[in-house]
Order: sequence, then structure tokens, then C-alpha cells
Amino acid sequence: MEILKQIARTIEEGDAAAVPRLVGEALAAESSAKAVLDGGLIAGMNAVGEKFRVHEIFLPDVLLAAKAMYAGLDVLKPLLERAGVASRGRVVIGSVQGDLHDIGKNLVGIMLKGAGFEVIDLGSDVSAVGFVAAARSHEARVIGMSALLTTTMPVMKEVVDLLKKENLGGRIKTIIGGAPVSRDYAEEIGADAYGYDCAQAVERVKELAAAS
Ligand code: B1M
Repeated sequence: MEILKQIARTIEEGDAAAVPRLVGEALAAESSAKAVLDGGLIAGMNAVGEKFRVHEIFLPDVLLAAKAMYAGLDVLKPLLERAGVASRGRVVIGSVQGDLHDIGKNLVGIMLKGAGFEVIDLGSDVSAVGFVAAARSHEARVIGMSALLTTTMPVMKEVVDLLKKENLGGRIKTIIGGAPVSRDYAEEIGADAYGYDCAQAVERVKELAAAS
């Protein structure tokens, strides 16, 4: 759909002022919030990622694109979160220590809220001790970790190991995700689940919460 392509292009251009209006237009034209998210906002960020990878654009451009993505997400957020649903349990989420990428993690949080979970978002740069302490104090069933850098992925293993050390492994389940993360890596470090994207993360968390 043309309007979704236009949203993606506007994200690439980093035009935070124009994105909310275009998102509004797409919704008025009866695109679903999920379609606008996938075909507009995420498609735009993926294109930005590719251009950054081949050095066609640089960090300031990426920051502007992220700002534009958030401007669009502000419009979609209330539509993706469903209010007043009975709680399915608490989930602690965060981007792991050393990692400031938070867009994917925030999407996971929004979708989990939409599915009826109480989400305790610890933000980014969260240490293993921080994840486990928060899960304990909030009596969370699941810890969800996001990493976008290969160098920060080992923090996920630290969390899994710390849970085991504190005999919490059976009670508090773990799910990991983020662009460099894979199902194989989840198995390798002993995480309970892997989510390829925010929709799959919700399905896996539902399974984990039911099993815990
Ligand atoms: Co950075 N960055 N970045 N960056 N950045 C990447 C990740 C990179 C792949 C770019 C590249 O080289 N092509 C590269 C990492 C290389 C690597 O380690 N393999 C990179 C780099 C190198 C860096 C810096 C080191 C650059 C520098 O300073 N020289 C630096 C590091 C900062 C730090 O974290 N310490 C840096 C900084 C930044 C910005 C601050 C400018 C900005 C982040 C802004 C923000 O998040 N607030 C940024 C961005 C935006 C990107 C790219 C372009 C886009 C990431 C994104 O938001 N994608 C990214 C390139 C890319 O990924 N292609 C890149 C959209 C988002 C919706 O996707 O987060 O993957 P994603 O989430 C997906 C799934 O992965 C999944 O669901 C989402 C979709 O539904 N998912 C989960 C995510 N978390 C999940 C958790 C789950 C389940 C699923 O369960 C709990």
C-alpha cells in the first residue's frame, strides 16, 4: 500500500514531524495498527539499518530515524495495547547491559501489554543482577531480554546462570530476542525461549507463563 511505503520513506528521512500525520492517514484508510507497524515503521527502520551497514548513512541519521519511528509508535501504542484485560502475569523486560538499542524491546513490551501481561520495563543497559532482582521483587514469571549487539549477548547467559545459581531457574523463565540472537543461541545458553519478532515473543511468553 502506497501510504505504508510513504511512512517507511519518511522514517528513513528522519522526519519525526510528518510521521504521526501519515500514520493517522493510514489508520483512517483502514490499515490495521499491526500493518502500519510492520509495513511502515519497521520496514523503514530495516531500510535504515541496511543503509547504515553499507555506510550510506551515519549515526546521526540513524538517531533521527529512531526519533521518527518513536513519533509513529506514540500514535500506534494505544491501539496495540488493549486496556482492561485480566492480567496474565508479570514480565520483566529490558535491553541487556551495554546495549542502548531499545526500539525492538519497546515493541515487545507494547505487544505483551496488548496480550494482557503486566510489563515491568527496566529500560536499557540492564545488568544480570538488575534483571534478577527486579524479577524477584515484582514476582515476575518471565524475564525478557533484548540484545542488538553481538558484544552484549553474553549478558543473557549471565542472567540464565544467575537464575540457576539462585535456584530460581524453574520459577522464573527467560526469553531472549534481538537481531543477532537466534534459537540456537537460546539453546546454547539455556534460555527457555527465543522470539524472532515481537509477535512471536508474545506467543512464547504465553507458553512460558502457562508452564511456570
Ligand atoms: Co545501532 N547497531 N549501534 N544504533 N543500530 C545495529 C544493531 C547494527 C546491526 C548496525 C549495523 O552495523 N548494520 C550494529 C550492530 C553490529 C553487531 O553487533 N552485530 C550497530 C552498532 C554497531 C551500533 C553502535 C556500536 C554504533 C557506534 O557507536 N559506532 C552503537 C552502540 C550503542 C550501544 O548500544 N551501546 C549503536 C547506536 C545506535 C543508535 C543509538 C544510533 C540507534 C538506537 C536507538 C534506539 O534504539 N533508541 C541504533 C539503531 C537504530 C540501529 C539499527 C539501524 C536499527 C535497530 C532497530 O531499532 N531496528 C540497527 C541495524 C539493524 O538492526 N538492522 C543497528 C528496528 C527494531 C524494530 O528491530 O530491535 O531488531 P529489532 O527488534 C525486532 C526483533 O529483533 C525482535 O522484535 C523486533 C521486531 O518485532 N526483538 C525481540 C527485539 N528484542 C526482542 C526481545 C524478545 C523477542 C524479540 O524477547 C524478549
